[in-house]
Amino acid sequence: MTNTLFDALFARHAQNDAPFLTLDDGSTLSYAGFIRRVAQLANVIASAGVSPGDRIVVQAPKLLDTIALYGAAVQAGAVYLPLNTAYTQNELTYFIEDASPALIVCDARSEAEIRMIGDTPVLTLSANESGTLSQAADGQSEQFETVPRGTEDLAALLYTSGTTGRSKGAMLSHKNLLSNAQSLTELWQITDQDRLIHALPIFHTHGLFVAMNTALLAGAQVRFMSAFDAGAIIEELPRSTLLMGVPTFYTRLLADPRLTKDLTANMRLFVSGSAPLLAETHVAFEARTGRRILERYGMTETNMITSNPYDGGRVAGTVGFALPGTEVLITDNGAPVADGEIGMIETRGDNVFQGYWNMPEKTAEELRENGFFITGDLGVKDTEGRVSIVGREKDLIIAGGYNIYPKELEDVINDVDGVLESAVFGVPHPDFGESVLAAVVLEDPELTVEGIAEIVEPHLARFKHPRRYIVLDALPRNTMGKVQKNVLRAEHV
Ligand code: MCA
Ligand code: AMP
Repeated sequence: MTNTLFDALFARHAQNDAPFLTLDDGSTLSYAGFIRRVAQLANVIASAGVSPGDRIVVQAPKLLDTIALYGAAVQAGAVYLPLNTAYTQNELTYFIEDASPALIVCDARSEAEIRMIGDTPVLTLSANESGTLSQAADGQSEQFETVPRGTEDLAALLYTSGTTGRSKGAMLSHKNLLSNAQSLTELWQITDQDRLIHALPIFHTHGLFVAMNTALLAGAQVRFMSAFDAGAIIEELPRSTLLMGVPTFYTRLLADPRLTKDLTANMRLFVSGSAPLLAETHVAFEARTGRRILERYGMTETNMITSNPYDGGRVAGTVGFALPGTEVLITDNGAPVADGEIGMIETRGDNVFQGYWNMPEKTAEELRENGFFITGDLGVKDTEGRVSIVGREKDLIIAGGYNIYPKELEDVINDVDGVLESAVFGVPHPDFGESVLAAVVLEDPELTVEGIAEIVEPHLARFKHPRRYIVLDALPRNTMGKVQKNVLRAEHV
């Protein structure tokens, strides 16, 4: 019996004594040791009553056991559902109620809050591998009978915020994840000779799938950093070959004078994604290191869609070509436009998800019957097939690689007594690419922006908080009555 993703990424390493994860304390775990830990955790999950197809919610720090838990969920046939550690109780309530998991794993510090949300069993996973999950795993067998799973079975459920304000759970199958890992590993020529600097969070596609799945597939070594730290990356560069990051990683590395050609001489590849990489960052990075950052483009729903080439021209400001096995169309109302014309980016292939959890209408709106997914990103393709993203039709702010949907914030701000209406928009930010501003129109002139912030902010993860509130007499609107966020952006940069 087979388990598509487990066999390809994990089981193959059962006898592999090569080093896998090197942690912040300098300790290194072999691949075989990792697979034994995965089995111990799979035993814990199964004893906790998790059955094949059940969701496991994980909101935990970036630890060895957190990434091993991903493997354990796959081995036990469960659906892994990681959540941003910044989410508040209010945000968690929605995810937990929507996904109805069979088990929640969280930091002991949030255990009490999470237990208040419902009666799902909870295990804890906290710093230094402490907590009830790790303790329970320590006493378990290092063997676990892998639960059979096929290509179409779900392996993960990743929530992505929606333009309507409600987050949508993207259902990702074993085939979705494996096919993308295979394409990227081949295209970027990742092998067991590579050493990846992993400084991304592991609750999103970029850090969990793009980085970890390719490393696992190739048998590469991973320097697993518990958090982003430019200084620590600088120290690791001479003994590493690969870095994957959001554009903020690269602007922060550029700010360190130690970043030079010599320092990066051993590095084979720098990958950027999740947000637009400014052409000036690309150029400045090449000038300093002699290396051209490889930019690629993807989404939670589709995994990676395009990539600049490994060999050949990596062009600043473009996201490259459709990955092998992945189709990309630029369309106007569903009909392909001519090369060179701007339109909606649509994509089809084994990379494209299975639909939104419990949201058949949303799925039907964004995933066409012919298999093409409507990304909401606007792009243009040149005659060679090279794609550039020129904007977004969806109202979305990307700060430091995190997506923030204005509608979600506007709903919370509009609920404040004394606020008539609001418009949340993004403005350029030197570190995060974009940052969040909120324009508010007041009903109650006594209300202050501090008063609004005090009510709004406990509901929302810190990275979503508006960095500034602006009080206006009225929001600028076009003749159709639509709020003109471009006008707000131009006036409040
Ligand atoms: C931290 N803060 C942020 C962000 N990160 N605010 C807005 N946007 C952010 N991304 C807040 C903190 O709460 C803090 O608030 C203040 O900013 C300064 O924090 P700092 O210590 O500078 O931040 P950091 O901890 O160094 O984090 C910056 C970071 C991090 C390393 C860029 O945001 C990060 O790891 N981003 C990667 C996100 C990612 O993996 N995205 C992939 C999504 P205060 O001090 O005021 O309390 S997957 C995806 O998009 C698709 C599929 C794809 O194509 O990959
Ligand atoms: P998420 O919803 O978190 O999966 O974020 C996906 C979105 O991030 C895409 O729809 C794009 O708008 C954006 N994105 C990802 N990679 C890039 C990139 N290289 N350049 C510009 N935008 C990107």
